[in-house]
Amino acid sequence: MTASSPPTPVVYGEGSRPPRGDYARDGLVLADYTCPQNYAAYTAQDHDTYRRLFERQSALLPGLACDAFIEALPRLGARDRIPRFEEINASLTPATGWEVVAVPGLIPEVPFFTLLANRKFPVTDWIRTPDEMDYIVEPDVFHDLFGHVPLLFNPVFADHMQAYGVGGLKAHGLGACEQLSRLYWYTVEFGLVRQADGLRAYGAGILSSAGELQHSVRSPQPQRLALDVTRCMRTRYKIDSYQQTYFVIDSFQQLFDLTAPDFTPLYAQVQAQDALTADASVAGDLPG
Ligand code: HBI
Ligand code: FE
Repeated sequence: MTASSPPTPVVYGEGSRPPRGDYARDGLVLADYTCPQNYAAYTAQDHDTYRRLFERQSALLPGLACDAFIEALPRLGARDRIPRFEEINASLTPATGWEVVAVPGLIPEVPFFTLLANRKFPVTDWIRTPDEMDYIVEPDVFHDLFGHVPLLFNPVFADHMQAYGVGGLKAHGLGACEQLSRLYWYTVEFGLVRQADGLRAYGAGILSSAGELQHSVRSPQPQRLALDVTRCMRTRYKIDSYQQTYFVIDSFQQLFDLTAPDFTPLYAQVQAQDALTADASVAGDLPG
């Protein structure tokens, strides 16, 4: 073994943040994987990053984001700093019974689904660094708040998210999380909706991305298919590039109705087939 400098010890002091996704914050992460937001630990740079992301992204929305999202966005409150989660909850909980709770990053599936099933939306508490303005692999507070929370003010979408949590717990018991995750990816994260005035984005991964917003709605490159639940559950996805396939719905009510049935027989059917690549096209695909 060659000599190297010893690792720098990490001290979780006043006003400092533990590393991303660290659950071992001496008693600060609760059994349900939530944690305090620790608002005082955000730096001026953190707030400025949020402000710049918010400003850039909100300017891109007209003609690309769905109406429900654009209408609800002001209800997120502060745009010039990271909002306090309790400020958001003061308007969100009376609207749809949802609550945002802080988490230290990606959490395991069962606690994630359990929070959703209880109308608690886990929001990552940390923000990306300035060199990650254009792209970040993991969710951060900007993706989670800006991307996901506006639609939690929509009663139909709010009910769908809770149903997804309940369905996730069931999928876990059936060994079908992979199939359900694909549906989540292509709807809640990267879904498109056909409005009377054209195609729009409602997926959080699109709405919080400067590049993919334009690409998903306007580029001739990707394929856009009408949402078919089993087709979608068969389709692998890429986490490090724009999507090659988008699934299109007509309304949140249609999404809710399509995902309402018991998926048990569908999981068995999908698992018996080969998975499809992200750019596959198969017989029966309908344009969205
Ligand atoms: N944890 N914080 C967080 N955010 C997510 O979106 C998330 C997660 N854990 C699991 C998970 N998503 C996925 O497994 C589900 O979408 C299936
Ligand atoms: Fe997300």
